[in-house]
Amino acid sequence: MNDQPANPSTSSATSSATSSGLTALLAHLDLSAGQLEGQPKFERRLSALEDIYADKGAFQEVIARSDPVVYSVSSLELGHGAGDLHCGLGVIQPGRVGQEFFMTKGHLHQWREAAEVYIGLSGAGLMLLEHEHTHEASTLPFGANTIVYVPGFTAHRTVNVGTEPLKYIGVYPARAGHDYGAIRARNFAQVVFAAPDGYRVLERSQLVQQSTQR
Ligand code: PAN
Ligand code: ZN
Repeated sequence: MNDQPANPSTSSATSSATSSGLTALLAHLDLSAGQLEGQPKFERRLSALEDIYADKGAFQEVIARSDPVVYSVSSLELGHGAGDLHCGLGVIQPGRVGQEFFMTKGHLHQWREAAEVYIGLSGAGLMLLEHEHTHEASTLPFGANTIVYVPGFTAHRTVNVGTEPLKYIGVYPARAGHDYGAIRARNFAQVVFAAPDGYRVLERSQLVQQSTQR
């Protein structure tokens, strides 16, 4: 059995969480503000998300009117050692660009083995998952009272298909890192569109065929 860390060079790193004392390990969730109290928060506006939307015309229409905050993440990053964990409180606003919903950029972890646990707190959404090597793609319901386990080597994107903010916590290895570039060029294979009864999931390849047949 191999129970050694994958990268021995980081195995002797000291956890800053434990070295700063156990009293510093408590954080309060301010769910209405979408903030882990006292922790940094970043906001992603629509203008930073042009690549992810299929309908470029619809994107231009929305952006001409305003540049709304699509989502925010407030992060708790206490330790940076090989065994440490980080977590982030994500809040995706309800909204659409044409028939597509507000959603995250989506990424693979830089350290590809790194898995993540997503815990849904409120709202109604979906998790798009796509394995980097097998290209297996899956869209799972995700929101209040659900947990999605994102395995390593799996690109993940979160979509708000509801009418209220989708709030969740993601917990991941401190050394996971974010790799946005690998998925940016091809985008996710599955696309979520609004439908009269909620949403429908299409293959992006179908979408391209439909638009070239018109
Ligand atoms: C999450 C994401 C968060 C925002 O904390 O970072 O949902 O999505 P993007 O990073 O794709 O913009 C996470 O998966 N961390 O690893
Ligand atoms: Zn992640």
